[in-house]
Amino acid sequence: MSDEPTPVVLLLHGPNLNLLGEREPEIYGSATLADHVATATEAAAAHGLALEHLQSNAESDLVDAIHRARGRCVAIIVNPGALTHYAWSLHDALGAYDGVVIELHLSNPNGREPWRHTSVVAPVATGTIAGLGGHGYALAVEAVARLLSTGRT
Ligand code: CA2
Repeated sequence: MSDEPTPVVLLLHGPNLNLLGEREPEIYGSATLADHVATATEAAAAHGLALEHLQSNAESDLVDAIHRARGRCVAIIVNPGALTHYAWSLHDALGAYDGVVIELHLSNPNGREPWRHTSVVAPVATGTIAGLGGHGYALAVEAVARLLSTGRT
């Protein structure tokens, strides 16, 4: 057994994503937020990673969580919800974070309304996964594991 602590990945969800499974299944699918967190937790464990999760409808909670992750979490997987498109505070907080950042969306914002085509998070993300529904969670964790194993952030 290794004495090394299990690396921690922080999964963040922004506004309204607590409603997943209740409305708009044609866009976001029928799985609940808890289902997606379970998928990500299982995928993380399979890669020897621990997963912490926070969903908040308040921008400041997400900024605070990103600050607390500094020096503590190896990666952040974030679906900022509509904050994706205008929350420069998230851009700045993620820019000051030194681990892997994966931006994750259930839908493909680039195929939707023009206001969704801008992401203020993308410039400070290591990479983005979008449009693959719930499968994106396992892919995001796999991307983190690969990036960590190759030493890329
Ligand atoms: O596709 C995604 O994951 C989004 O981040 C979801 C956001 C949207 O503003 C982004 O453009 C793309 C919306 C989250 C709202 O989620 C709801 C879930 C169920 C019912 C109503 C809203």
